[in-house]
Amino acid sequence: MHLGNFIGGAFVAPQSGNYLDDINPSTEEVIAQIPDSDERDVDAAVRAAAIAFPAWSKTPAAERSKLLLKLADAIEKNFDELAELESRDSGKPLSLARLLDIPRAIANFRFFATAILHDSSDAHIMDATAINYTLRQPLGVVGLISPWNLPLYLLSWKIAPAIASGNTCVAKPSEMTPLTANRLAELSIDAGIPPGVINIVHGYGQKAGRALTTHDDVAAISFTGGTVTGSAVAANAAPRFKKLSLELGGKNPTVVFADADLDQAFKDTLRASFWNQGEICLCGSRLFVEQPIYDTFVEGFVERTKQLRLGEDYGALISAAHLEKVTGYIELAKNEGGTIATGGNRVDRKGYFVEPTVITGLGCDCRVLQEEIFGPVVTITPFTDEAEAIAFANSTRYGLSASVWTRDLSRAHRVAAALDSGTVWINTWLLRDLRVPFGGMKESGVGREGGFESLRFFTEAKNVCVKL
Ligand code: TXE
Repeated sequence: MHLGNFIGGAFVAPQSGNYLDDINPSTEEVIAQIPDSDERDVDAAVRAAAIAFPAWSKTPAAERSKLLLKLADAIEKNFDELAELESRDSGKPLSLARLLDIPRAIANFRFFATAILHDSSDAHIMDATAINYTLRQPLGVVGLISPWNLPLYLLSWKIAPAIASGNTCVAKPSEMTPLTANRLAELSIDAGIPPGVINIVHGYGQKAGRALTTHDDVAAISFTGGTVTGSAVAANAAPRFKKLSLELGGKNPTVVFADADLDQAFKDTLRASFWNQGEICLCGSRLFVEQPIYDTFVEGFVERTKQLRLGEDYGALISAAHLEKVTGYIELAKNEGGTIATGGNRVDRKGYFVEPTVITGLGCDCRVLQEEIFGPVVTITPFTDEAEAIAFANSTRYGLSASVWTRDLSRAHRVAAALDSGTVWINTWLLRDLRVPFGGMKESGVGREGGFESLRFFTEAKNVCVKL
């Protein structure tokens, strides 16, 4: 498979003529060649988006809505193929792509297609003197940069609100997972999205991604990825005064109190630990368990972890480099004095598979509890009371999400309020309502997306004051 960039409604070769290998992490085979784009390709895409902007931004919301709904239908019609592509490209189990990734991509387009029909803006009346009203206008050309862990899920989470609110976009999917973005481009033609509204440029972050964040005609950047990369994106975009939304990493706590419903807690905390082989920014990689049930919990959790099936419950890590990183942290855990309660090894077969790994015996100051590993590796640490649970949970520079397990309603609310976290789940994990604000505190990000927050991000508020 030889991919092109999608610019102005057509697939074109990169100007350099250079291509990169796209590898299937489960087989280590090259499955596609993708453009190694540079600033010339990004510039062509931005120009195509700028040409499309005047007509698209003036297209009535009802019409834009219809086109987005058609795109959602087109994704649904090609569900099997997209799930297959996503699994092959990212290493995730096919069952997970079918359960999570593709349904969510469809939902993203449907959600924002209909959200724009129900949006309204503010009016501020100054007695009998004047009326102020707020116009929310699209920004122009926006840049969207997405990662490899939930490729179509996160790309559509950005494209849908961006174009629903009248912007045109240049999207840069991860160089490691380009296939579903490429298929989305084809489907956008079938759905009748006008040329230039969605443009997709493939290639390295340092080159193509960087060119997008530094382009003078890009009004905003919405980025999801690692915290270190997010910092580079911010450093490039800020001097150019681009609007910026950053969804970054996490080192999320799962706090289990002794009164929790343990059957349910086991089910959900296992999912929170190992879904998508731990490669979800919302995964709960630090488990804290109240002392009286600590031994029972560890025993039950380890037993269940051992039963996870390769290819069904977990897949391959994204790349050889990431495999090195994850196994490096397992070694570090041993050096820091941790005990590997189960797992700890690369699976002896082709593909970048690592056994689901549970580590005990480490304190909150260890690097393994401080740094984002982004793999199937969790720690379990005991705590003695509510105050200590909160202190442990808050002891990292991240603040994306948390999951708290207790049947004590008052405690649930108290702990939720005390956690440094953009999202707190009580007695559940990854239960997502697309209307709610989503984002991170501390080094997990800047800004919120989701629901009307996304529509606000992708529009500029303009106050109009009319004297009476
Ligand atoms: O992703 P990057 P990487 C975390 C996780 C992982 C680490 C590094 O800990 O191990 O980040 O992952 C583009 N200017 N997460 O390096 O670099 C890049 O091409 C502009 C958490 O694989 O964050 C890709 O499209 N763009 C995370 C996107 O940024 C740049 C999901 C994300 O890549 C760029 C993924 C630059 N200078 C990794 N450099 C989450 N929170 O969901 C790279 N990119």
